[in-house]
Amino acid sequence: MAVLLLGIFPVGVLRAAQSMVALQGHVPMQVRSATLLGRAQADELVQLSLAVRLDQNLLDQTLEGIYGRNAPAQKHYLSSSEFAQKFGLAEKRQALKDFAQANGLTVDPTEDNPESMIVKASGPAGSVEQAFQVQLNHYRGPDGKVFRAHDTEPIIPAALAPHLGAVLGLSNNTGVYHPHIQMKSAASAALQPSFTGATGPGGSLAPADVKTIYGLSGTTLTGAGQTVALLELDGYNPADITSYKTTFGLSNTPITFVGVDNTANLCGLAQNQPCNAATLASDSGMGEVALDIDMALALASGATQIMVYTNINSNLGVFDAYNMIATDNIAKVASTSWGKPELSSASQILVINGSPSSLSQLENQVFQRMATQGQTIYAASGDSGAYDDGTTVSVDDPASQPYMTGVGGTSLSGSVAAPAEKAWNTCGAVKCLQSSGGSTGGGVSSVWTIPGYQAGSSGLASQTMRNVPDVALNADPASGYAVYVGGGFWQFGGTSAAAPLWAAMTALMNQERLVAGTGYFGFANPTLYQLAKSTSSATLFNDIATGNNGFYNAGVGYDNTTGWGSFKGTNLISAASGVSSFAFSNSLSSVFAYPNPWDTRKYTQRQVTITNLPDGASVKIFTLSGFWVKSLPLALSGSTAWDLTNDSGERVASGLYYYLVNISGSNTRGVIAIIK
Ligand SMILES: [Ca+2]
Repeated sequence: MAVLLLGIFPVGVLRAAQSMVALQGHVPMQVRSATLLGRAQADELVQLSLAVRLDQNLLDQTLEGIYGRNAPAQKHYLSSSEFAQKFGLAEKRQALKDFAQANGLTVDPTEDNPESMIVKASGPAGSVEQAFQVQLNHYRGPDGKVFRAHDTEPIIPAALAPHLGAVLGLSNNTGVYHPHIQMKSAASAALQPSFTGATGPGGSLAPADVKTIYGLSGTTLTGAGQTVALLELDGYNPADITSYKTTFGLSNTPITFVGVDNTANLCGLAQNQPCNAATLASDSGMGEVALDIDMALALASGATQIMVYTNINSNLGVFDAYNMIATDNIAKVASTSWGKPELSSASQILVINGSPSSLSQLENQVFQRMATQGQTIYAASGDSGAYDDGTTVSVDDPASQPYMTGVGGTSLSGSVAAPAEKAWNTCGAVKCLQSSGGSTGGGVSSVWTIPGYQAGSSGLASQTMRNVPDVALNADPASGYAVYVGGGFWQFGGTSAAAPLWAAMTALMNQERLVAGTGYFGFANPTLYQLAKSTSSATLFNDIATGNNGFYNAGVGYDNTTGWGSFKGTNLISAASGVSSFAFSNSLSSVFAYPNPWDTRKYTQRQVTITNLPDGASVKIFTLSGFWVKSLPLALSGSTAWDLTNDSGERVASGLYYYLVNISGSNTRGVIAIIK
């Protein structure tokens, strides 16, 4: 067939006839500050992850059907295979495989999972360059590390664009993500914390102390029947974990190492060292992994298993791991304490011309998939306060993702029995570099517009962009947690501790919800925000009202340092377990006005209600010819009303008007008829 075509058209004409598009946002920013060493050898082996692009409209509709205002009370989550079928993964994966093979790349049959959003392919640099119309070079970064990258965006056939969202692995720079961990000291040094009554080594927090502080000491829930997933970019020593369990008398919950992309359980910056004390001295990532596992065990010590999804520290590594957590769909609760500034210099660009780049959209889609499958995921919001990138007011990815629950940090004082809590900040007014102290990450996303569950809440620093974090928990190393790593106990803090503790608490909640018949908790934010805004909020959350993160201040209610605050364990679990569904909506697809037409002969109340609105939506009334008549109050509880007057309070004349609804950059309109 191809020969026949070539017989008809000269090759050049055929190529030109095929419409091509660029995949935006793939060039690593690091290329700008790196030294070009030369072109990659044509036979250099390149490992790629070709990531499926999901139909965003179908995703929105599906999420609306599960979490939306008109969704059934009992959520119907999709299984992984239902998701694969609904989103046509077979067809999309085949399109990616065909493209790879047509360009001389080899599809890896050992990772050919039909429910995965990734096709693994590899081949020589020369073929990869031709497939994506890039030149692969070697660079030396400012940190001395040599890596492969490209300095122009990959170009693909337009016909492939609906199926291929991104190609990961063209660039192989590592160390992209940072652990949000604060190592205080070896606990054996008996460093006295500013906080008393803790029973762990050296005055650190033991699991029982965490339960006492956060209202879980009365519960018999242990996470039985639940699986917690942790995303990790470093290794751990199983003997360290056993020592933690033994010291605190925790049941022997299995820790399952999952080597994504055949990654081994090794430690160190290059992930090729044994996980021992010598490696820990230069590798805080090893501390991160032990911290995450220990914190999950601290509250969910009776879980079925803790799955430690581990990969190399690169964009490809992280995305493959998220994808595997979603594809496996075994863990209904997940946590990541690895992040990077939204505008990271070591990473690809997350926002281009005001829109999320292909890479950030890809992350968003995998988190949206988790939401459709009833998986809850938490991310640490960072330990650098308001200055996540160290220089500008910025926030951390993935905590700033709209389908992620971002977890900030607090600082405890007083005692275990009578704790006081404020926003964590040991950097004071200066920009917080992790070496000089730490502070809760929080602020406003420069990538994502405000999600429906957040719009209209008071206390937000922005009513147009995503606010971070959503919730918080103790993260101050001075009131830190006992963690066993490298053959001894340490006292750790960081938002890294806060995220897995929220995940473990959610495993308890899921255990309770399954008994209550309300199903898995799923995407947490819609419910957490509804509960936090309810009249019983004070019994469910410890509102943090003092402290700051170097730019934003804590305050009553939501704030951009600690979100809605820390949990009051058993109260929040029972409140969230009794509810079948809390609605949120980003969609404007069901908006309508009633009564319409409004007729003076039929209705005594001069009012037209516009309903099925996302909370926080703005509605304006115009004449048909486009003259502004009035702005209506922001939508609350799904509706807003027009009293049939103009902005000066005068009654409007008979005729046709239109309403314009706007939220998060989306809008819709409709016509209202007034008959007098
Ligand atoms: Ca607050």
